Amino acid sequence: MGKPIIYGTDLSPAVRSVLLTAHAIGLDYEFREISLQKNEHKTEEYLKKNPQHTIPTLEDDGKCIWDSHAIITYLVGKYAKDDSLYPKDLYKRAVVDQRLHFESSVLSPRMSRMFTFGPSNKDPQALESAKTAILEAYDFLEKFIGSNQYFAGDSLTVADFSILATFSTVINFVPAEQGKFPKISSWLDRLTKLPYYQKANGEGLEKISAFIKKMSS
Ligand SMILES: N[C@@H](CCC(=O)N[C@@H](CS)C(=O)NCC(=O)O)C(=O)O
Repeated sequence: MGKPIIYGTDLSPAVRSVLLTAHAIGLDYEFREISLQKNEHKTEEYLKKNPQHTIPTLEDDGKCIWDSHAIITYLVGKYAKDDSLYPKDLYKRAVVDQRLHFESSVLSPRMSRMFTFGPSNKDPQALESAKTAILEAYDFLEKFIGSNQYFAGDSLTVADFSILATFSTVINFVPAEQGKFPKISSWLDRLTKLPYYQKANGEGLEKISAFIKKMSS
């Protein structure tokens, strides 16, 4: 059996959530770059693996899985030494799942909307409403942390990785001021100190942040 293969590019937050998980569990994986700009996600070969043509896709033991949330929970279940990143306890797992669904259905789509604004679309009202929606998502996140250190309690879970990859990207569009969001600000500080942070999230984030700066100027 070969190594699990992760297809994607680290510009993508969804891909970076998979890289964070892979590094956290010490997974020996192969990374295959898929460039969206070069339309490599629309090739016949890639569409056979993932007809939805999204990145990331994981290929493990000849089988393919896509959607980062499905991938990260699968990787922990199959390869992690314990269940701390995705607890088996039903209530704890439900809390992690809720955070993952929030990332997927609220935070990530609200971030994606920001990529539609640029030199050819500067509709100020639409832009303002998109920014307000993001600030509302930050408010929710601040409440989710509550008195805990992490998003689903007092230890790190895949919910933190999923939210981290997207949150660290979206703050390029709408900063989360420390005074207004003290809990998510401390959480972000804590997560950036993870030994694998730079490799798994920081490097790709620098590239996409430079792109966002250029498109927003
Ligand atoms: N919910 C999906 C989102 C994946 C997604 O939409 N990825 C974008 C890049 S960040 C993509 O593949 N876009 C190309 C396409 O949909 O054709 C996940 O978490 O994996």
